[in-house]
Amino acid sequence: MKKAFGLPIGLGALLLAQAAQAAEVAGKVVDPAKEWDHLWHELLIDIGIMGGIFAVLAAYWIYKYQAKSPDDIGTAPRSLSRAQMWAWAMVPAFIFMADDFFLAAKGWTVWNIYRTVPPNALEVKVTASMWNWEFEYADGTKSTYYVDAKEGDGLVVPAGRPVVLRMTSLDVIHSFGLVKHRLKEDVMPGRITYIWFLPKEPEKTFVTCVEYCGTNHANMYAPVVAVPPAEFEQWLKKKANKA
Ligand SMILES: [Cu+2]
Repeated sequence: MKKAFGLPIGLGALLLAQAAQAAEVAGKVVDPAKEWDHLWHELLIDIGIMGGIFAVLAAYWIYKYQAKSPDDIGTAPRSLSRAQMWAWAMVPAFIFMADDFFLAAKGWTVWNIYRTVPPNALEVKVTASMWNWEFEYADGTKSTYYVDAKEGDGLVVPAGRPVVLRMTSLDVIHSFGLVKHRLKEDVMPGRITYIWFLPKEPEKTFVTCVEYCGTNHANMYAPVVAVPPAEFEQWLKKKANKA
């Protein structure tokens, strides 16, 4: 009796556990910054290995085939069969192409992650102008940072939730650069561009303009502050009441 029930219960528990795990994976937002770092490291490793192999081979051949005496004229070139010729051309080409396609596919995946905004993302409007960043929340509350006076909160966001920025410019082309989150997206007049990021934990970092936009370009920055969600709600309420 026990045995007969044991199997279905065990299977049921396993299925439930798997369903829960799948939901967790499905519900978990990938961090684009982490994916980008992963791709970058892979690229460095690949280039490093290939570069290393070629450097060692080149050094070896330079040493092996160097002139032994000033009047050394070397031997006649050895001719290859047609099959050998094709093999020497195609095998290395295929190895490199396979790696290129592999990296391109990964790059495409990371690009899609950057372009696909998670459904629960916090929407913030960003307006760039010479030389200021202004952030507007869904309820109309605005926040900015005055560089000269070193006043204002800048972009405040809740930690642990994805943030999508809908951006435009009032004058020239600026670019939203957030190194911590591996972001760079142009901000243009007459157009709305978007980018999203995931502030995983409370932190303070900075957005800087990364497209030269005039005399004060270097001073076009603002703090980006991720705070615990409850603190964010409080901040937004306080800010809304003040306005
Ligand atoms: Cu700018």
